[in-house]
Amino acid sequence: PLKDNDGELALQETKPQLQRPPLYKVILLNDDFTPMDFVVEVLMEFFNMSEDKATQVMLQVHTQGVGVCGTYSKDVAETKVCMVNEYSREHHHPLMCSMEIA
Ligand code: NFA
Repeated sequence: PLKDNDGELALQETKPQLQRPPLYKVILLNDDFTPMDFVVEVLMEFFNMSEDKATQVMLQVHTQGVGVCGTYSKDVAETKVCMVNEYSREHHHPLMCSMEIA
């Protein structure tokens, strides 16, 4: 903000900053039981990844413990987390999907 000659904030000269909505990373967590093929299938179906990309992300999660599936608005991230966790439970796998501020 610019100061004018008596030190007051020159409010009329400050551009209004349009706030960008916060983004969220959707993440997958490793576990010892979910089959690798199932994780690859989830990444392809819910995050529109190619088989090669999905395999890379699955191996990142498997070796590092966590990996990023994508970055989304809060609403979209929440929906993806719920859909993936419901799908995993339906298939009796413990795979965990979560989200964090980007
Ligand atoms: N660690 C799992 C296994 O060895 C594979 C896995 C990868 C699970 C990524 C969860 C996420 N079968």
